[in-house]
Amino acid sequence: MTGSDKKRFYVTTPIYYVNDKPHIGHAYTTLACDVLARFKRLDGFEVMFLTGTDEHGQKVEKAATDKGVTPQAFTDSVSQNFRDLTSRMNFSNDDFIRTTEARHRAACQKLWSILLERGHITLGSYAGWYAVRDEAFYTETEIVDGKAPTGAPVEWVEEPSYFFNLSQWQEPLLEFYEANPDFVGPASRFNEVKSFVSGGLRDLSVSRASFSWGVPVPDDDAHVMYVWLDALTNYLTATGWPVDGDFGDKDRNERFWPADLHMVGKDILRFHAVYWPAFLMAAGLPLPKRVFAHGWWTNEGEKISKSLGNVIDPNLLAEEFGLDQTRYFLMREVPFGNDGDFSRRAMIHRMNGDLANDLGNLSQRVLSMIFKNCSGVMPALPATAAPEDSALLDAADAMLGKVRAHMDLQSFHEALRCIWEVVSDANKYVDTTAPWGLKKTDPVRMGEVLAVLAETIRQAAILVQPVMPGSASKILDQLGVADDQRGFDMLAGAGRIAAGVEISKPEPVFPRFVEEEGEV
Ligand code: ME8
Repeated sequence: MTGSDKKRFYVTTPIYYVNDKPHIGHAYTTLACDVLARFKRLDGFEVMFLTGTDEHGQKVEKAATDKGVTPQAFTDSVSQNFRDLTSRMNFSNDDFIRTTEARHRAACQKLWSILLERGHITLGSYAGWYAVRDEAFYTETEIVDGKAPTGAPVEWVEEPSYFFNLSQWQEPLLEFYEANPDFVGPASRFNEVKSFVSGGLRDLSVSRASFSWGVPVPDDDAHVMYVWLDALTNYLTATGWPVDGDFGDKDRNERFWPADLHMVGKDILRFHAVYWPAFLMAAGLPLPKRVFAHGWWTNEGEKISKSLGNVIDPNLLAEEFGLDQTRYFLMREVPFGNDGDFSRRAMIHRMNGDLANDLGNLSQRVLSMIFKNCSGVMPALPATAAPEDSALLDAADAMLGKVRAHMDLQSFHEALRCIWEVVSDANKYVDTTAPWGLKKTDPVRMGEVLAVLAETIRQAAILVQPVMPGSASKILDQLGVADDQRGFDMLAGAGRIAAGVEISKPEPVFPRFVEEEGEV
């Protein structure tokens, strides 16, 4: 496929508040998007993968004041931490947006003007509860023991405010949900969204007048935009919207809007599945195709929080266990969508089991046998496959279809499970065919068996590239697979391991983790 008929995929992470350092939760969401972006690129899509930082609002302003620096200086430094994380975690984002950029201010002001012109924003006054930590308004009935339902402290706010007529969008939203049954995943979360909307919507305060760290409301300098209206707009800004503005990019916007997937944590689903589609409908703009809300990580059973001092730094995890091992663990350990608990024991278990023993050992054993017993030259697949060869090759060929179906539902754990089923089949095949014993008795058959195994490893390694790009590429290098032969168009029988290629002495790709005495 070329040019305009190319398949496209636009995936976004939430933009993170710059009030604090990035932690495992932020890395998790961006990793999930990175895996999807890499997967789609390998599957022939033109991809746009966006992440960035949410830099306005009272919470960030307060964090800057607490540090005694200006909000701009503060956001410059914290935003850089998030940008650094993207390179350390090997994230392949195509853009990194900051809401303090001029292109974003222009997009927010344009969206505001459209909503105003269409009569969806009007000036009034707000009196009610506000939680700075959540950057959210709460009604009296939502307050539990003097706190927001999330546990965040609230303060009473009374100020002039512009309102968006969210109450008018209840029916259109419900109709939209009905017509788009895959709009929110997982399904249980979609039900929560629907029941929230069915319960009735109140108009939403969309400006603040008691501080100034935000995008100014056009023609009314007394107000800055509510940080969530500002933040959500980032997804449009990055596509080059408004296309006729100073930062416009008509071609990019047409190629990538509407977004295919907004990936978020469950804490911010309401903003993405209710407010955002309502703003877009009101502005007459196309709606994103899907929002997926993943679960929440805890640390050894405890909520992760700065006050408990148990925040997990993803950089330290990658340093201790290895980057790809960390990426694999996060995508494999917890069914995506569910809450998950980080424990060293579970991390080491996955690292030593799935990686060192299963895939690592398979590839090291097979490559070493080819290196030693076949003079380092890749043997040929059997001209006529034995039943056990066909069984393994068929399982390898069937992986792409299964993995793709799971990826399209953001079931990363299932996608990986399908690959590891075949890895396990391959390990059993090694045991039953016992190629080491064939060296003397039937060297031709030995070569065939090793080629069947190398082909299975080739397909598995191509498919794990999105999750473990560095390690997969080492395995593919060792198998002698050329760089331009690593796309998914080389899977499912469309490509085969090339016989006659020379391989070099294999090195183990997945080391075992040995815990220091008494640590676990
Ligand atoms: O909400 N487990 O930013 P934020 C899993 N700026 N994911 C976690 C997590 C945890 N313990 N902690 C954080 C905001 N996350 C807004 C978003 S978007 C237009 C604006 C992840 O810095 C998860 O994705 O508070 C969650 O939704 C996000 O970080 C919240 O990041």
